[in-house]
Amino acid sequence: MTDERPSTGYHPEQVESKWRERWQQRGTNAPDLDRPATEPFYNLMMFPYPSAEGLHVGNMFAFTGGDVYGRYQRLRGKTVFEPMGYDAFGIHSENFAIKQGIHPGELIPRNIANFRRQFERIGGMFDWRHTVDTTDPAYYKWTQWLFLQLYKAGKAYKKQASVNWCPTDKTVLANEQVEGGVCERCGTPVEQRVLEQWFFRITEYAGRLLDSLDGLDWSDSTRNAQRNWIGRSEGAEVDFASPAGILRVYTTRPDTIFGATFMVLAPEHPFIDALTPPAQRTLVDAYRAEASKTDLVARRTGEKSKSGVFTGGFATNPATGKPIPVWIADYVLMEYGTGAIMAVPGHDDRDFAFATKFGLPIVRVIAAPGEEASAPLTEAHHGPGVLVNSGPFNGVGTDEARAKVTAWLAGKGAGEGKTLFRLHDWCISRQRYWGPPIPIIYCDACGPQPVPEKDLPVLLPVIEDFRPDDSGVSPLARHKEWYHAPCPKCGKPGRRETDVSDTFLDSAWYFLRYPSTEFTDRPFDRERTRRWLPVATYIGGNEHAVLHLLYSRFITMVLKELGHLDFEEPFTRFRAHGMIVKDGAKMSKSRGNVIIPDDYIDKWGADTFRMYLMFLGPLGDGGDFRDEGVSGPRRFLERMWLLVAEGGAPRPTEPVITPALISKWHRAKQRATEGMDALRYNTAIAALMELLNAVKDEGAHPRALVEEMIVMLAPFAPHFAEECWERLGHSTTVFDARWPAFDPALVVESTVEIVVQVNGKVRSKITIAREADEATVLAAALADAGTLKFLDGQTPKKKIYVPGRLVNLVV
Ligand code: ANZ
Ligand code: ZN
Repeated sequence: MTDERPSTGYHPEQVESKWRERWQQRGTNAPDLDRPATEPFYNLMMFPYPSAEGLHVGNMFAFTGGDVYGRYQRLRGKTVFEPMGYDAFGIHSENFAIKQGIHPGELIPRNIANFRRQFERIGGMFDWRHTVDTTDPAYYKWTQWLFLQLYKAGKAYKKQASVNWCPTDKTVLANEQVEGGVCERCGTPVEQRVLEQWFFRITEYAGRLLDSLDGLDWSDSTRNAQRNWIGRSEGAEVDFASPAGILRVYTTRPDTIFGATFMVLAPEHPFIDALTPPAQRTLVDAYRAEASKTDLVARRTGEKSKSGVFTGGFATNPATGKPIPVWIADYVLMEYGTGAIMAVPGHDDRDFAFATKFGLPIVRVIAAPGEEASAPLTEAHHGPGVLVNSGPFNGVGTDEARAKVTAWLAGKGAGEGKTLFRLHDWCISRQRYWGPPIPIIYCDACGPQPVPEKDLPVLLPVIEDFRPDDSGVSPLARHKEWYHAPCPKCGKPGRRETDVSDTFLDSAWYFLRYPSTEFTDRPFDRERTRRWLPVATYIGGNEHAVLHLLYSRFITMVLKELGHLDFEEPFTRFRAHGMIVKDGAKMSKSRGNVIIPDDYIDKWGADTFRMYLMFLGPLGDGGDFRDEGVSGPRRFLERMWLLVAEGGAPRPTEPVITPALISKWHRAKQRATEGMDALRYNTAIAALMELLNAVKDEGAHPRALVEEMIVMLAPFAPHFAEECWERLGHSTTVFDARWPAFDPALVVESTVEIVVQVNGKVRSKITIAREADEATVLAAALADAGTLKFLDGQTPKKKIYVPGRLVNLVV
């Protein structure tokens, strides 16, 4: 300790190691998961991937925030289950191992040990009897089991798919792992490849995943992110006759069909060959070859400039009966809708840009009120209005026209209403090493066969050449002794699936495993699950708002449907924590501005450090990490330490304190309670600090007040609070105490101070009961010695009273 301050006798290193040991010996943090008659509270935090040397300050902020909440719920009388584990499979961990040149099987356990040490050092209330490590065969056996359940239910399937391929990481990336056309992890531009991949049918659940969001107690930003990701759109499919057959398009704007002056097909559309006359062939083929190389993400976001080519073919607009040219362009995606669109340049921006570039006709079919049907368009017109140049629908409002045109087309057999989702099926295949092998065996005679459940886990073999290469084949395929396995059905030689599953599958069910880790014959025990799930509160990063939270909801829905669970929403309440900022940037490994908390904890103690982090700002907002701030909470703890030392000695009688302090005490309890409930811990801490100042001003403190302060401090400074609690004469953990209640009547100050003026000049002040009526106040003012001096024996002619504030006596 470099500080020059005189010691108060508070030595955090001693206090903290003492209580860490005690907690472990006494099982303080390991609740009896089967104990009936108490209210269970499953306090979950997103588990980390142990890919680096340790947890940084940003991670500590999040975990401490979750831990404070769990401890608070325990003080509210709940039986709190707060587990922690490691999301240790996957590309993050594997890449880190490759970078370090160490086999992940060797490196990851080392990292885990370090993470565990840090979690203990910071004083988390984690129940270490129930931890998970997704790379443990005892865990991934059940990840494989989960795959088999989906497979058997027809919810897992294999298909050829154009996928995002990162040439640096040499792996397929989910759409979610591509940001602005580059790999989220390494920044390399993503390429497209066609591979056979395993998918889960999450799209079957799109509507339910969307609708159930309304009933969840989640932050709005998180729910909205999921809504946008699932992306429901209501529209119609419409048929355009062409020489190659019926060309079906998807549109959200059937009301604009009279303005469809051309069509555009995705370059991969199957009709193109039949539509293209020989003269156009070379141009069309060249364009398609080029398009197959461009990055799907840029195409999806439409960021690149419009390019395209005319096929030479025509189709008939079913509304106007007129032939319109059919083009191909890469802004139309094969994966969405039907892979073909009717282009309405008058009312769609992309179509407008395209028509302008290639000289295609632009027709107005919507006019704003008062606007002429013939008014020229200098840009696409989006807004509502009435239909024009639209035959029988002229004059109909756009909203009404959507349904009317759809019905009219349906009547002609040329279309039908259709709801689409943006969501894609979940690609769970990874051509990598560090994951659970997908439990399938291919047999030439029987086709793909699931590995029988009794043969699980399919162990990931320890191989030295685990690095991926360019072949698109998993490193596992290079290991013949593992690769060849008999067909589970006919026993003839077969081959194992060499893809491993996505890390997001590991984390889509880990919360089900925690309460049941001691069961080796089932992934989760019915009774345990019934008691502990769904999760009461889940705290985690908003970067997982879409993927992890959506996949977990999907898996839970499927398991419910298959009869394994009784609920279908896993997380009753979700709150996103904010980020810690350092030197103006979010603290993250990728930015290289991370701070490892160990030194701070060594210097200041875990309790001070926890308080400092929680004092930075509301948990949902995060805060700015500055070194100087740490001494404040430490000083506060030192002063509390002294207060306990003074108040701890037995006293014959408790001191009497002023009504003012009593109301400050209750107000502090109220503010602390509200702060805890709203995860605005900074206000709870501030309330305690102010209360301590008030106690000091008063110069007296009843023991009950000191004890309540310690209880309220306990979630933030658990070791400190335990030590004080013991010094105050208690033999059980402070976490068996109850969070103090406040009396709403006492929160309001019981007395008020009233200014007394004589002839408009302030002459005195009186203190009087808040509920005193006018007569009582005036009588008190007239009896006040300070006032009497200025009245000089005269009787006031006028007495003015401003309730609760002032009395003016006019003489
Ligand atoms: C005609 C039209 C007129 C359209 C108009 C829009 C505005 P969301 O809302 O995202 O579902 N579209 C359909 N399939 C497409 C594909 N595979 N690739 C690219 N674009 C596609 O978007 C649906 C709209 O996007 C559809 O409605 C279609 O253009 C286009 F004034 O049809 B619209
Ligand atoms: Zn077979």
